[in-house]
Amino acid sequence: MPPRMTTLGEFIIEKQKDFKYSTGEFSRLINSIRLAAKTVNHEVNKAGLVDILGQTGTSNSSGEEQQKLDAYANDVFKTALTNREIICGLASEEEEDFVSIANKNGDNRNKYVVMIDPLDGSSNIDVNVSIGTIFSIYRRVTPEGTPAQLEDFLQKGTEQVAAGYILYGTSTILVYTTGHGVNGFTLNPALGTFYLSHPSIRIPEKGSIYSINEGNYAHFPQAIKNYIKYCQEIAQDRPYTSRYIGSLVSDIHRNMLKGGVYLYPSTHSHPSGKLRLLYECNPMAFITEQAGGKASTGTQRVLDVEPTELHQRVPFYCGHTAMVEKIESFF
Ligand code: P6P
Repeated sequence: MPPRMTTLGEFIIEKQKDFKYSTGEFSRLINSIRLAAKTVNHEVNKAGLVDILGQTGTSNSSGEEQQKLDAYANDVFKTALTNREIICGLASEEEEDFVSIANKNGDNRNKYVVMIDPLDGSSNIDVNVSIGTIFSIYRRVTPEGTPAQLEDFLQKGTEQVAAGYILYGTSTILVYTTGHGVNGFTLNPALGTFYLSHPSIRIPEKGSIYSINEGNYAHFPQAIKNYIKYCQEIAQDRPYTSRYIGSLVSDIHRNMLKGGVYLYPSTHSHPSGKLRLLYECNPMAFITEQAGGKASTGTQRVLDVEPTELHQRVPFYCGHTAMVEKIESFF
């Protein structure tokens, strides 16, 4: 008899006490994300076969060329979240401004806002490298029944009620936290069901991987140049292994399972760092801390950063606690 596998739906019901607000609402939130993930996964897996690759000829809020799948994934998640009538607002890497969402009867009684990077690492689509979706969920702070406001989105990362990512890789895995640990669910594509495959993920005691685009070395802060040299020194626990996929979700997921740190410092082209605080750094920081790790801007805990704008960028060092603390010691 094969071992009994817990489905994502069963897990949410089993753990519903962990979600400090209404269990039904959270179930609807995660179920809409689950549906969208399966839809996007289907398109990602056949991207090489149909003319969905390549540029849309448009660009997103950060001026980055939008791949057709970027725009498609954004529409899929926005539609799924809107149709379940569970959120009052959405902010996305693919949308210049946030979107206030009213229910079919025109009211804004929904209590949550979602921030999302619908398809991160999309420059890798054409070369068959893994890509991911990253999401972050907050309670609204403006009065129920009114349209969502910018302040509903400019909340510190510590206020997240849930965060997660979907990695469209050799298999498709959905990883999320509600503040009670991190769990991973792998999709069985034949059944369209996510099964609990990575219960209670914890970053290993020993960290030995560093992930950074060393092509930007010339423009790194001296502290990061010094840290890279530290990683490469021959010592009891070094040299470390360098691994960089160039897809945040893939690099973070591997480092969380194997023990490592991801670094995206300020560079010449991105003086405040490249990664966006609200829908990349904060959700990944929440997940990493819940797995026993740490996430820093080099001088501050990422989750404590007071956001000032929707697409704000920060330098980002995330992963094994001792490795992140070593980076901080160089600043
Ligand atoms: P670079 C992808 O565009 C992304 O946002 C992350 O997924 C990835 O880690 C990073 O940028 C890669 O940036 O400058 O090294 O190509």
